[in-house]
Amino acid sequence: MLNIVLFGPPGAGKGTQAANIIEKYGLVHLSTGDILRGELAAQSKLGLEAKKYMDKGELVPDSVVIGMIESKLDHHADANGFIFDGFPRTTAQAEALDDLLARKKTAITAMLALEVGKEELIKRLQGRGKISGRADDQDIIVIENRINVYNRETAPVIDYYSAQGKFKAIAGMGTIEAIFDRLCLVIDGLK
Ligand code: B4P
Repeated sequence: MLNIVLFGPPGAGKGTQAANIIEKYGLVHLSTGDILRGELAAQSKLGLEAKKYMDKGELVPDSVVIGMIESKLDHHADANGFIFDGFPRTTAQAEALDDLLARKKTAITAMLALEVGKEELIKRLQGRGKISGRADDQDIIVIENRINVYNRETAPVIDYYSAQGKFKAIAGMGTIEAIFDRLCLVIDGLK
């Protein structure tokens, strides 16, 4: 199985590149951001609870997102592999993911981390905010907070995968196509 963690700060291109990767490699895409927004659109209890955190640019509690991923893994028991997009976002989530995959006799193959400068992240998120209607892309204070939360709570996940020899940095500046080519080079080397 090919199990990839697609990693990076908000606006790094995770969702954008995950869409291309699943098409080429036939992996199942699990985006915690998309799942949470789906719950919100359905006005579920979980979605309404998550909204309180997302609108401020804070992380949704670990127990909520870990439970969501567990049920999605069970739902796709026959998958060739997974691309985890926006998850894990804390070291506790990374540990829980390792446990869940070990129970299914598999493991993370690699973490591909998209590296993009702060100015470009803000430009992309504000650009998406004009068309997406996403509350968390509308306000510069919330965007700045998401980047700060990333630096404080999510960036340490790099150390977790580095210690396992699974961390691979990918330059995330440039055109979507050029970045996709860089990702494919690394993925092809994993197989
Ligand atoms: P996510 O949905 O994961 O949101 P994101 O990090 O902003 O998106 P992404 O990085 O995928 O966007 P992309 O660059 O592709 O999370 C939203 C919120 O949900 C979090 O703040 C948190 O509250 C909650 N959450 C999610 N997962 C969680 C977890 N595991 N634990 C706790 N809370 C969690 O796209 C951005 C824009 O850039 C797009 O407009 C795109 O077109 C553009 N773009 C992409 N690549 C480009 C390029 N190369 N050049 C120019 N523009 C580009």
